[in-house]
Amino acid sequence: MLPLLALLVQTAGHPNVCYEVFVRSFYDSDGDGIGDLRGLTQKLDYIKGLGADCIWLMPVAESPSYHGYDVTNYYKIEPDYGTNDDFKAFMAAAHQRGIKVLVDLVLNHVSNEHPYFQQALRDTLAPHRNWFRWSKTGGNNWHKSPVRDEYYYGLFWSGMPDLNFEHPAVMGEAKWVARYWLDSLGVDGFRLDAIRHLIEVGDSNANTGATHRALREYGQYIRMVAPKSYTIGEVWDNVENILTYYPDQLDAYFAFPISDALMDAVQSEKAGRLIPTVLQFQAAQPAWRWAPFQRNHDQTRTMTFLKNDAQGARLAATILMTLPGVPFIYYGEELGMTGDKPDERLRTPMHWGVGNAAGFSSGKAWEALQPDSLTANVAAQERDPNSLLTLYRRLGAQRAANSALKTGQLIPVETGNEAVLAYIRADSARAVLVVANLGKTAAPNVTLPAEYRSRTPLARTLAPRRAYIYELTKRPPPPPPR
Ligand SMILES: [Ca+2]
Ligand SMILES: [Ca+2]
Repeated sequence: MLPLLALLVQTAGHPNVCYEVFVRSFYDSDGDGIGDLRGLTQKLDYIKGLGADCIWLMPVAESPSYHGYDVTNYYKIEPDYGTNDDFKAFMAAAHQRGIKVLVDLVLNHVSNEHPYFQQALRDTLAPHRNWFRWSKTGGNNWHKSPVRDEYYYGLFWSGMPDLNFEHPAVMGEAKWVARYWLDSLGVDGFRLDAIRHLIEVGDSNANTGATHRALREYGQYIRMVAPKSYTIGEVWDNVENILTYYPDQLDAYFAFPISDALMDAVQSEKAGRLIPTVLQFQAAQPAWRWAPFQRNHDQTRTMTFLKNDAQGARLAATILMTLPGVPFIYYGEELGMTGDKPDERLRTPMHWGVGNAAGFSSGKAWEALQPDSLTANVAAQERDPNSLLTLYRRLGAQRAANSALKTGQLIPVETGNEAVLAYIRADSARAVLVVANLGKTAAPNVTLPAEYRSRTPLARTLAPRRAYIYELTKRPPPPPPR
């Protein structure tokens, strides 16, 4: 294949902007206080309106917990959310709108209520006994069996026994699960939870050689079954360690170090490590293979992290939506929803409008809403041309329509001022300049590199805590010397 054609094939299948949804908290269609798939289906146009062509669903398989990261049946939709047929209807509606869907796939562990684990606990000859790890002596992350004098391994919690991926049947089953979601339920790919912890070797429970080998096998299997699929892994680690998961394991990984540098830059009013960190990823891998974001379901929400600094949230939005990579937005971030630990409070119901439970449900919401639901809601912000939601919609549309923002290289622009962050995004056809004054005082604007010209005049000074986007044209190179 010609290199250019190969590039087109690759980028055509990969998302522009992805939106992370917690189904339990998104929209309740039947008044039981729990968000569900039919509710989510009704809100697809809202998601599309953000410029998103991709949704990451936090786990939707059957689970006893509210969050779903401990699965009891990998082949069944959580009944609180609906049926497998509701899921298929949701998939059809998403595809009709050109939206791809990635589902959270939790391979490291199952629920301690999973029938295989329950049988293995009770019977040392149970057929799935070797799917889990047992010890006579215990130790760190080993949990006492409730039925006999032994321990089982569970990295996160006693309620989540780790699967033993060194047993070939476990890998075989993980492939069947992927195949079921791809072939029978029609998903476009997966977000793989906690995958750096897949296989422990001795005292090491992260980034082991065995984990890399397992992911290589699993990623290749998924690409073989569904060549246009997209897999993105959670490797919550530094740049050096994330880069060890390329080139032939999963398709992409979350760029946690970019997220940290972005939030730090906005909070500390200093560009700091942001551009150097982006350049580390950019130098190593094409942009569709890494994903910047602000926050996810495990982290203090942006608005709370920034201590309700609305200008800061706007800066973070503008920077995220103009970076290379596949930006992920955590539901409600576009409204400036607040939330801090414990985890339930990071995952509260979405604010749609006024009225009962801010329009999330006609019944009693499963979790109390945040106190700002009357102001930080979709209905109020839709009417306001200066709202955060309006800004996100504008940025999403701009990114979707501009090839430079979507796939162009990031070229740093030297500003000589650590409070001013500036970069060009450029491909062969178009170029854009992004300038963000992170500081609380006005600053002089940047000087454009000689080969670029702005379509509209650059502002002379940059207002405090404000970002600017300029469309550029590239000037022709100088003629040869006379
Ligand atoms: Ca419901
Ligand atoms: Ca593990």
